[in-house]
Amino acid sequence: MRIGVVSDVHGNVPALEAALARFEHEADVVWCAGDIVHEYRFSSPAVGLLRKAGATAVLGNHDMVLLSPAGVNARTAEHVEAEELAWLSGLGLSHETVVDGRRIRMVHGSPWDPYGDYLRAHNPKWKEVDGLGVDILVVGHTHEPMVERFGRTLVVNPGSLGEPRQADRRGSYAVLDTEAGDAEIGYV
Ligand SMILES: [Mn+2]
Repeated sequence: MRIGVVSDVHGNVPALEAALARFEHEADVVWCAGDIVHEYRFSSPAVGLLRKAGATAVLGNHDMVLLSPAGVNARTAEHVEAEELAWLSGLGLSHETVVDGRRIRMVHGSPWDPYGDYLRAHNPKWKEVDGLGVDILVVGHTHEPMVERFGRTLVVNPGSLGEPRQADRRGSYAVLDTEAGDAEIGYV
């Protein structure tokens, strides 16, 4: 199966639309590793696009701010579609499944407590990733695309659609091929 992975959309609807258009040809299902919204700015269109795409998603730190007591004004604003807010509220912090015999976990930030660390490619923490007992770990949060194998674990970070921080500043996504056990980064 080909999993089209996006993350850190931060309400960027045109970039999300472009990635989803690619996935119509490049992927079988859609996953999102969190930060669909941007702090107190709920985006019904961004959430709606993912919901209608049947996406499997986890919450990011920005989504959690919006869903927290501090986000009450943002949640009750006029432009907020109840259906989209309910979908976002129903997401968990972690998703784990087995596809084509490979165990895959998706979280937004770090798989380790306190879960908010920014784990870029050179972080020594990745030496411990085999201890998670998964074959593939999908993360977001750093806004930097990364496909790296640490030990026997493949780590896939699609980068950010809404606020890219790598040198060329294009929004990025990943396509994870679960049969091959590999992933490629694409740009919109
Ligand atoms: Mn983010």
